[in-house]
Amino acid sequence: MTFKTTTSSSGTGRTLDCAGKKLVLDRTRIMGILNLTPDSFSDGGLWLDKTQAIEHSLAMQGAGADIIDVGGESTRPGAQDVSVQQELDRVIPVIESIVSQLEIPVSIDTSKPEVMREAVSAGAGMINDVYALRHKGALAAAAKLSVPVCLMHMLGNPRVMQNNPVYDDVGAEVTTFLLERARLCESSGVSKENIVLDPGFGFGKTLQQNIALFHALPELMSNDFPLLVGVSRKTMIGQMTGREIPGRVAGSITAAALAARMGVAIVRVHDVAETSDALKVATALSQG
Ligand code: YH5
Repeated sequence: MTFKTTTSSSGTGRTLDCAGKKLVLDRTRIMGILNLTPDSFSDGGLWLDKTQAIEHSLAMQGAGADIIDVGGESTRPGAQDVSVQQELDRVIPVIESIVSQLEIPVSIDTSKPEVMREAVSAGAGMINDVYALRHKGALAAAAKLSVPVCLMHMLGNPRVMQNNPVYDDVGAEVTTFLLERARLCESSGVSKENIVLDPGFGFGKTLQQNIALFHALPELMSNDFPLLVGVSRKTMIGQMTGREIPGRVAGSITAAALAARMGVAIVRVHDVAETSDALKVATALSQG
């Protein structure tokens, strides 16, 4: 027996054109994380070696990833700044080799305009910026590169963000911030069709604020932009389950499946095979 795996409720029914490779948002799509930071505390910089990084990206594609997110800049609380050259050295050789081997698009997780430019020239088809293009020159770089951009909300910066974050209404404030950034992007030459929004789970939010933000996803989605959500292995999953990073897979998948059920366009995850199964089952059981 086969099940239909499509649902009209995910994203906006839009298609992102990622430098020629299409990401069709007809159902919740899976972004597999390829972390190239030595101090990444979610998977310990396992993919620092170029050959292993390539193998892991191919494995994620085989396991059901729809896009691979390559990052060379750690954004964990208290993380060290990385120089432009260091970040380029980490990500560019890997992007160059995976782009030609993968059928699916690659996104670059960076806030630096120089890295955005080099990564897109190396074949990356999307920009994922946790600073929502607030760094000097980032907005102009993204507009010129004409690839989709993910604008994420973060309160403060990684050094201070978990230092007593305060909101009056976290859902409303995150929504207002993202819509303002989206409007600024549009007026700076980024096409509306290329804008994806992300509430930034864990980026300057307490557990209670993360939960309130999850409840606010429908409000955020009502603005007609596709949503990307990243909760995989994060502290909030640890707080809910009492587990350290290696034990957070089931919790992460549960959150991803619920986000998918609410209609988010893209989930950013470490555990692609498990998330892919969860979304297939959730979709099959949600259909009448
Ligand atoms: C995101 O949500 N997150 S990097 C701490 C962890 C595990 C994972 C304590 N880049 C996002 O993944 N880009 C990151 O364990 C992102 N949305 C978008 N668009 C942080 C991360 C992580 C942090």
